[in-house]
Amino acid sequence: MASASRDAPPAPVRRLDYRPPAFLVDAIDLRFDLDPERTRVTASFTFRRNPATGADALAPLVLDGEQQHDVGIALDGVPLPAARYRLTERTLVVLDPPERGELTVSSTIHPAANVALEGLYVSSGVFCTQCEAEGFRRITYFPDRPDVLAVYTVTLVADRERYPVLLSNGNRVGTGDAGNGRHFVRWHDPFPKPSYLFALVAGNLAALADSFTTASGRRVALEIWSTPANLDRCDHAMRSLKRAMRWDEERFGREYDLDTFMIFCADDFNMGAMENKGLNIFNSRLVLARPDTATDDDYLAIEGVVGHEYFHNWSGNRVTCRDWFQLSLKEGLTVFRDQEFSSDMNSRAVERIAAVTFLRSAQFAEDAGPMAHPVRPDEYIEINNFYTTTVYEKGAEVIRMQHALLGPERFRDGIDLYFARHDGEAVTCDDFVQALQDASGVDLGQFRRWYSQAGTPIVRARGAYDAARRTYTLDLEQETPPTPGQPHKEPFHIPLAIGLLDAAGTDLPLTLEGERGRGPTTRVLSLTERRASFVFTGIGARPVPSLNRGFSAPVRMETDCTDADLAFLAANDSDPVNRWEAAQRIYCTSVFTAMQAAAAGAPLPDDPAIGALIAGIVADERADPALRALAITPPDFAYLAGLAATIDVDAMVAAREHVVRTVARAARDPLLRCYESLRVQEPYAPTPAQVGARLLANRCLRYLCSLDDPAAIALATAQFDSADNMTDAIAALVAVNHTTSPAREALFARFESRWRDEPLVLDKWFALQATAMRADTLPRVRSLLGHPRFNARNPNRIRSLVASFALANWPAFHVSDGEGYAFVAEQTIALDRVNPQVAAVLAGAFNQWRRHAEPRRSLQQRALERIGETPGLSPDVAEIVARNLAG
Ligand code: 7MF
Ligand code: ZN
Repeated sequence: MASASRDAPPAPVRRLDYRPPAFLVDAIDLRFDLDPERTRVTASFTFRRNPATGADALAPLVLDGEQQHDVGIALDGVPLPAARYRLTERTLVVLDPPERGELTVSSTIHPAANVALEGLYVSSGVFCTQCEAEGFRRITYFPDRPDVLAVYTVTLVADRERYPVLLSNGNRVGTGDAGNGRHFVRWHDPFPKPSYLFALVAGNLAALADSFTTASGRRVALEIWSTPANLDRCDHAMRSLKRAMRWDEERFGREYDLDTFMIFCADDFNMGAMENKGLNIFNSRLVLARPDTATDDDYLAIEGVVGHEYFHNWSGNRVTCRDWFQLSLKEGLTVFRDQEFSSDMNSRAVERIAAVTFLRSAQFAEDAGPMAHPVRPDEYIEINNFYTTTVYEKGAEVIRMQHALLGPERFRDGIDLYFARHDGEAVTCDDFVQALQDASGVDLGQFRRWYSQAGTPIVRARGAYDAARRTYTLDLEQETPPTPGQPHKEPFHIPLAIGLLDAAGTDLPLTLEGERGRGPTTRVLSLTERRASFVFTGIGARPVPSLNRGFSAPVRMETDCTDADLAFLAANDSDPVNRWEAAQRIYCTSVFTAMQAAAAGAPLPDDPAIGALIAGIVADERADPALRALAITPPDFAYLAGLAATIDVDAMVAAREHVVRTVARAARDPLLRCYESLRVQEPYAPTPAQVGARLLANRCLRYLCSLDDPAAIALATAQFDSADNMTDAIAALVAVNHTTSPAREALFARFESRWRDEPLVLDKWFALQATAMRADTLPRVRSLLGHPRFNARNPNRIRSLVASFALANWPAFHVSDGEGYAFVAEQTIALDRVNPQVAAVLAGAFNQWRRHAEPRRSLQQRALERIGETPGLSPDVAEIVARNLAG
């Protein structure tokens, strides 16, 4: 369904071109006559010229609109003559508009044909919407920009039998009969909101209902809506919601503001979830959970995402973005808030390590490729391509650094001022920083570069101990590599948390030269220049430095630490993140040594140090199992590739595999003992203790199975047979997934026959096969495209089978004959005609092509060119390809 608009790709939108809207809209009345084939939408809204735009006093009234038919338009109740307006492919322009008036626009849309899942569409027979960022313009003509905030009244009219439940934002203010077997429900949302927060849901649904009493004593009705068969899987999401509501009151003083809070779970959804005011819409995979269908990771993700969307009610909805360049204003802040929530609900160290792992694998790679952009981008062609890990995860790091610089109390004062000052407004990242600065008195002037400069800074550290003066001098240097459009970088304000350990592993008090008394044992240094030295006094012997504790700044550290220092830190650092980091660095060293041998065609060395390290961690029964599990997890390919000058996939895959097997051989007995001692006996619950025990046991099982040892495979089979929960069942499949054992085929077949009618469970089965590091993976994936339960229009199916192959299976995607690339190019092109947003994610699999060694570099370039030559490409995919091939 290539439309005319696809052949003329839109020009880039630039941040500095922002102009306030010429007209404001105070209120809008929307009526939907719902029908899958032809839905009639009537919008009446009151507009008035924006007093804040002097220069644009003669500007016409411009409304955005796409893919609508039979458009009718009236001004103040009178049909508008054709000479008074212009209807183009993307806009409706009212010429010579009055200073104020009421405009009524009617149009017809076709929800059942909407396979892009943007705007109003049908999912499993249920109408639902996705408007962020620019989907509302596919529903009606309107100024579809986040700085136009209006009060919405919505009337939904539909067949009573097929669509008994009719939901929209705000409070239900009326219901009744509409004749011809139809009924209506009217909703009113008293809080002015931008169009991207509009939502409607209509279908045959059931609700899990509960309630929450706010700190000020108001009772809020809570409802999770799903198809009736899924009601028994909604209670974890409901518990998570109540925890999130309480937490936001306690930690941020933020109370919920409407009488009802609803969640709808959709089977077909492009993203994870959406924070529409009072009516969040979720991808069903992030709501539905039962012990036998969802893993520990699913449970934790659901809690985090329910929190994330709920927290947007303040950070995003009450205070929203002026324009889409400010996206991180709401997303970075809300990710920071959901990370803090998960840290308070579970283990802070585990959450932090998970966040750091993801940031370094995904965001550091983005920063090193053609899509590198600042947290506040300067230009885009398709905004949907900028819901990135830079905007989200690096954005959250930027908030976290300000938290570190201000301290928790002043940070809270700053957030309070931000919400008080800007409630009901659409603002910028600068407005946010200004509120923190005004409330705290801390100068954040230089800090603002984190919003404007792309790239991952490198911080080099050198330590020197002076026994005579009893001082330790830390020399720090920062450098940020060039990124597209930004060849030269100014220094950042980097908050670097550090500690110094004495020979017994004890933290030393940190007193800087010129200070009196004893300092604290962890302190945050502000590195603001390209180079700076910090001199610590009263140090009795050469200390071991623990740098960037808690990963206080999103930088790459280069230190002069010896292997002995790292082993010491892995065993002794009081900061759990740096204990983990030290073990990871030892792991990386081992892999890189093997990689050099592999690249030179030499035999791969067996490193005794890594085996001893892992054996020691596994056997240390006093330490937290979850942290031990993370410490023994091998670094992933994306992270390893980021450390390499050029990526040699063959050497990297061989080296990592070799080190994993070295560990499995050297630590076999402790791994087995650990596995056997950790079996959870109690009934399943996703508690931190159980989750940690399962995680460590299952990591051990994976090592044991990496040697293709029949005894280990038998352990996995036994675990699969006896598992009463999805975590252990999936872990057994993961453990045998890369092996050539016949037991693998048997287990996968049994899993399929047990779960073939549960799409979300079968997704795990698709994803495991797509990520198998086996020679036959690509033909398997191709044949699974024809599996009766695969559906090439459902984003979850595509993600589990095609995207996980492209983005998470390095050996198979990068197979040296280029077949993996050809497959992903072909899938991207096919999917682009259906769902450009998800197609653009697939195209992103090639983002690192320039960093690869030949022949993969040219083969990927060729695949990108092939995609780029396709006629009628969406702007989404076209932008990814263009950025990759530029320069
Ligand atoms: C947790 O940000 C972290 C990130 C946009 C859609 C959800 O609330 C959202 C929406 C995308 C990518 C990631 C997330 C979301 C979206 C997300 C969800 C949960 N405003 Br695209
Ligand atoms: Zn969000």
